[in-house]
Amino acid sequence: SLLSASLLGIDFANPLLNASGVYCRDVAELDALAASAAGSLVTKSCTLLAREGNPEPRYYATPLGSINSMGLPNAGYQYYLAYAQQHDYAAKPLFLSVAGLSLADNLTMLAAIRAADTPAIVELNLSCPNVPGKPQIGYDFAAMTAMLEAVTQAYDRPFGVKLPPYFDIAHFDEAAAILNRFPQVAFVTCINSIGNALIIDVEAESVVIKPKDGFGGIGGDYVLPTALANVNAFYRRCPAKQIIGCGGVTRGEHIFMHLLAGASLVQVGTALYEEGPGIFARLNDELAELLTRKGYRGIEEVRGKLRTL
Ligand code: RRO
Repeated sequence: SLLSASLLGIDFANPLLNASGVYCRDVAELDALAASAAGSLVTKSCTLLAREGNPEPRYYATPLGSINSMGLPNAGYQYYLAYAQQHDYAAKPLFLSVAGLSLADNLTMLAAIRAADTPAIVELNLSCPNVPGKPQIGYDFAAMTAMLEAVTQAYDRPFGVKLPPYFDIAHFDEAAAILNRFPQVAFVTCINSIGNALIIDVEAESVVIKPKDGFGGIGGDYVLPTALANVNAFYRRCPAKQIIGCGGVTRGEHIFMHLLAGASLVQVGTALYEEGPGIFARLNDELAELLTRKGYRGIEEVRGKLRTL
């Protein structure tokens, strides 16, 4: 039907899901996403052991978006794997986001996930900007290559990677060439937050979050053009992979833009944090109305159809 979507040969009622990290840290939040109008859901990026994360305040919203330095607070991978083992996959697909603090930790988690043999789809987070002393792997092409070499040898199912935003054509070229060496990397999620930005409160003459002297990852309206460029850059360069768009979605027309740029699914972060899971019904309605007004009968008629001048 009109909003039906597909990734890795799996059917989705619609292209929408949460961005990992938002509304997905515990069973209550995950159940609310499962019960929402979202077509699928993804768990909070997990580590081997549970983490408290960075000190609060660690998230702050402005009229144009958000800044966060959560620091990977999560219940540990076994908690999310247990959730994956009881999830109703007939209702909607589930993604498991994995963000080990080392290559060895990722291999340990992926071995356990593989052994559990659930239908959950892995999204390997190569782009957390907020753990002090842990640089984003996606910005270190040698480390990214080594990670994918090891992970693809130890884990034998298709999976995806969550990338940081890139800002240079040479970096799009190099990142895509690395990913294209690994057919098992079946999808690419663009983008994680724009890392290590700074929001300043003029009246207080202060930063707005406590960790890292106020530095954090940006989401929301601020990041939409960067997200669209990254979606389209990887869509053009990785013809054998699918793209999940993430960044700057607050209305149906933003989903349409991500689809035009090449996205197969679209994630919602800051706007979900601000509006709650009811946002998915609104966004689906807005997207359906836009598609109908333009005479489209399905989102596959839109995907990648961006015109150039
Ligand atoms: O937990 C976080 O601070 C966090 C993560 Br793991 C990430 O991938 N992206 C982000 O904006 N925050």
